[in-house]
Parts: sequence; structure tokens; C-alpha cells
Amino acid sequence: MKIYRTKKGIVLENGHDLYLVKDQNWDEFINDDGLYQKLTNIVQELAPDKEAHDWLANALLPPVGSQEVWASGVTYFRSKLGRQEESKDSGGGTFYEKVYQAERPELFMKATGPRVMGHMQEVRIRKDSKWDVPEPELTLLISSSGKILGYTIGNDMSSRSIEGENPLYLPQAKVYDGSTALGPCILISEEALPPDTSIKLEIIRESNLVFSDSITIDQIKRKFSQLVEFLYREYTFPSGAFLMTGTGIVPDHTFTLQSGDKIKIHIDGIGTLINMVA
Ligand code: DO4
Ligand code: MG
Repeated sequence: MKIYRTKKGIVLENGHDLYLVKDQNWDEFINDDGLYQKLTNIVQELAPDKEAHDWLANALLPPVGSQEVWASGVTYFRSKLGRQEESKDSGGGTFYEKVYQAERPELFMKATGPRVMGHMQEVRIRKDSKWDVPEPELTLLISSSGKILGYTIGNDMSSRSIEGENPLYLPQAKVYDGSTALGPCILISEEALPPDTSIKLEIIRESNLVFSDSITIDQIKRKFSQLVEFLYREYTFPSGAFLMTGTGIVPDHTFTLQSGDKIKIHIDGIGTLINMVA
């Protein structure tokens, strides 16, 4: 089952049916270890809203309230390689290899909820950056108790020139206005995603496909539960949290994003997140 945060309330999608749940506080609604069962009950009690198909696409909000969005780094081999290349003059050959192998994952704070862009909203490139990419990332919704409740699509917009110059510039490479997008919905599931779940990135420039690649989630080096365990070790999340799980797709060094590009990220079972570059 999928949930959407919209201007009219929370919309629940079950098969072809949509259900409008009004007057619910988003943070309280999603931060619930029994969320899947709650959705199952709603489907049994509420009649489908036939008109919701007509307005849903135009009423979408980013699927995040007051939750923080965190991100994982160097969880796929391709990310390790790409970062070693971009930082070879600043010693990246060793520290990215070390974090890829280490027990402790790289975790960083990406955005507070109100800063997150949603489906069809604009993301940004920093004005002081010369080399920029989107990072298409499966993103976990986690309750305040640390239970993985669901999955959404994340775009971890990144400046490769700033991160490559010095790893201590990571927060500036990663955290700026318009650097985070989530959506369009959250897949709520009691089951783990199938290992062959594919993440696909397409970048369209003036109607031409200028980049396309895909990866399956079984290529990730770490278990999602391990990432969550480290994130929650010494930090509390009163309304739950979102955790991006890292990118397995990195364009080669000749590619950089441009203003006007359209970024499409598709994840099997969840949907497609589209953002335009401002
Ligand atoms: O080490 C820097 C960030 C890595 C990252 O964002 C990723 O691997 O997705
Ligand atoms: Mg990333």
C-alpha cells in the first residue's frame, strides 16, 4: 500500500483504489509501528474516493512533515569508485576505501522536513559549484522506535567539485537550498523489498535523454537494519526519520547537471520521482 501527503489530506492507494483520510496529523499518522495494519483497517472501513484520481497529481506535497532526512554514503561500490576519482588530489584513495570497508557507515544529515522538495518541484545546483549530479537513492521511513515502516524515492543532489576538493566540505556539497527531494509517495510494507528491485535514473535535457543507468538494491554493501541501528544509536527521532541509503549510480566525470534538466528516478514498486533543475 502507498500513502501520499496531499493538500486535501492523506491519500492511501491500494491496488487501483484511492482513499482520502482527512483531518489526520501527518507526523502522528506515519510515526506508528502499526502503520501497515492501520492502513489495512482504513481500506476495510472507508469507501474509495473515485474523484481522487482526478486531483491527486496536482495536490501532492513532499511526503515528509517534521522528520529529519539523513543520508548514507559510500554504500555501493560505484559510489566508492566515483568518489575516489573525484578526490584523488585530496587523498580520497584511502578514506573512501576505508569507510566502504568499515563497520561504521558514513551517515550525514541532509535536510529538515520543511526544506524537502516533492515530486515535480525544482531542485537546485549551487552557484559556486562546477560539477553536479543527482544521486538516486532508495529512502527508508523509520519510526521513532527504529522500525522500518516503508520506502520512498530520494534525490541526494550533490556537488562533486566541492566534495572532491576536500572531504571536510561534504556538508556544503550536500546541504543547501533545493538539495533534497523525496516522493511521490511512501510504499508501506511489512515485507523487505525484493533484492532485484531496480533503481533507474534518467536525465533529460531539451527532450533528449543525456544520461541513463540503473542498479539493483542487492548491490548495496550494507543491511538497511545496520544503517538504522547506527543512526539511532545516540540520536532520537521523536517523529521518526527518513534515511537515504546511498547511491549506486554515478555518471562519469564528463557529465554535469545543467539548469533546465529533468531528473527522473524510478524505483520498482514505489513509482517515479521527477524534479526539474532550477
Ligand atoms: O561520501 C560522500 C557522500 C556519499 C553519498 O552521498 C552516497 O554514496 O550516496
Ligand atoms: Mg548520496
